[in-house]
Amino acid sequence: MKYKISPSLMCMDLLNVRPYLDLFKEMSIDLLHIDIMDGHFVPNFTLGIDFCRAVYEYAEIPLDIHLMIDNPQNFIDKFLEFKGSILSIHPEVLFHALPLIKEIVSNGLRAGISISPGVLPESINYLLPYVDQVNVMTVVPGFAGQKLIPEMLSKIKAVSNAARGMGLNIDIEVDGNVSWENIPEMAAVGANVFVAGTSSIFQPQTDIRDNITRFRSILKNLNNKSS
Ligand code: S6P
Ligand code: MG
Repeated sequence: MKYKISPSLMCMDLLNVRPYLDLFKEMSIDLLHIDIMDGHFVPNFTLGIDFCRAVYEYAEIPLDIHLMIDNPQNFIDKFLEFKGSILSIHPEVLFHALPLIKEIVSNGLRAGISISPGVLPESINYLLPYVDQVNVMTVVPGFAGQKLIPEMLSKIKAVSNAARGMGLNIDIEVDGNVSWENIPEMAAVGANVFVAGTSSIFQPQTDIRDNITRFRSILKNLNNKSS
């Protein structure tokens, strides 16, 4: 299984962005998770388009943009410049997500959907053939530092089984409280892309390089066990 780590950039020390990006480049990090919030769909504001552009140009690592916004159809064009990146929308805010997904793909990005804890997994089955990644939120969207909602593990499994049942090889990303303890459980139910925040690589008072190494060794052990 190809496992990927996607550091959640809202958890960085924002006064020290460049050294983090240098480290991510040096350590060949797969993706950079950027949460975009609107103060409406979620009660918070985080990072924005200028930040995405600066990071994209400097780091040369595909972005993993998570749009936690209402009316994504009004803003999607602003993100289409980040070619090769993943752009995820929440289908629960739209009457029909497919046109937006197709627009993302036709502009040279990879399309993702992200689902809040209250969204039933079956409700996205019809979208699976059109997307590259499903982000299953294991916390309520809006803030870092929350606890895993345990019921979300069976949802990851349902999405992963549905994708496999359709013969699709899409990435299943897990977002929220991806901790050292939770990684194996999340992987066991089908997650292969891990949003790494304050529960792992950005744990306060710890060394980020050591944490990335620790993360990778957990993933490597999972692969060894499965082979
Ligand atoms: C939450 C956001 C997430 C967080 C991530 C932080 O609304 O979508 O991407 O940044 O969950 O990680 P942690 O380990 O603090 O939960
Ligand atoms: Mg996120």
